[in-house]
Amino acid sequence: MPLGLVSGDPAIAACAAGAGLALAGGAFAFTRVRVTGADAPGDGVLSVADLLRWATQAARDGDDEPGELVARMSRPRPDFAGLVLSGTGARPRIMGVCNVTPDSFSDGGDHAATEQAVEFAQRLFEAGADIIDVGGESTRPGADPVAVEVELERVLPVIEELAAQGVPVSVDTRRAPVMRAAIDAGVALINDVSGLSDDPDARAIVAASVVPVVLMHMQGTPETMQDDPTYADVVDDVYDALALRVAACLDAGIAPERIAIDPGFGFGKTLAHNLELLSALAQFHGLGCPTVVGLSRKSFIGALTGEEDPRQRVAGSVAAALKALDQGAQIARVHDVAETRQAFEVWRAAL
Ligand code: HH2
Repeated sequence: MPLGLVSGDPAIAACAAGAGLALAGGAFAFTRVRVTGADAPGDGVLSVADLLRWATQAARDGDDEPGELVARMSRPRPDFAGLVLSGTGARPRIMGVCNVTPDSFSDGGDHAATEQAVEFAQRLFEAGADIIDVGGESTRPGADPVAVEVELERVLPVIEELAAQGVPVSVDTRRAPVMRAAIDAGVALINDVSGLSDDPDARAIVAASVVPVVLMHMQGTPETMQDDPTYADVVDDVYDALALRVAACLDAGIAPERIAIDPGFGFGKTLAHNLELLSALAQFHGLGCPTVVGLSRKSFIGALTGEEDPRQRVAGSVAAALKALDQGAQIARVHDVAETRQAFEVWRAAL
């Protein structure tokens, strides 16, 4: 777990002095780490110099993993879905949510018809979204799955129209036939809340394309996920589960630079789980992938603030997204694009 995050001149100075390492090649550097597990030296909290010494010694002893973990944690992220995430031109990226559904938890029915959805997506793009995430199935807690044909009827005309207009689009789906049709229609990204695990054909379809993918973590299924989510340690368990999903995708032939991860806020998580994940988000850079977060309007914001109407959770959503940026998250999936873009610009200027 990276600790002691600094940005700006202190980050540059720490890296130059060997006292800090870049976090995911971004604007932050970490100056200490907490190492857990049986092999952890001392009390587990190490300076960067001690971390590098420990990794070098482990490599001499035949264990390359500590050194590889440090490299994954620190190295710049390549462009993802056409978005620059590290170096010159990098900035926090916004994925605007366009649900073509009658029943999504926060915007269900608002733009369920093709024409409405396309217009809405265009507005999000003009408001500063880098990519539009088009979904045709609600995955809110308790939601019933929809038939593939229905999902296709909802999302495909919207994707085709947006792609024809040159708007970068991702498709939010768990279904291989929807992925295949969306890839043919020109999506720039597949976003799967099951981490390419629900549909046995999904990994092969993504592998056969050049399209990148977001692997989100979910415990259980939308029907049952909030019944009694349980973890030994939510941060380590979600991290390990995502590491398995990344490994499965690499095995299927999906190149590492085509994979991003998302801890899946609200998907089989209690309020305490969501808060723990948000405050330990920097740990997820150890997976070596861009980090995506979907915090927008979620019920944990309602639980914290008493705001029952998801549409009124804009300020809480922006606050949560900024907390994620403070730990190097690269992409935020949000409903309120204009408000988020404004907050991100101020945040970036102040770094
Ligand atoms: N959350 C939702 C849907 N897709 N994808 C990623 N990568 N991360 C998320 O947190 C995430 C997601 C749920 O939000 P929404 O689409 O607004 O609601 P619904 O599932 O009810 O359509």
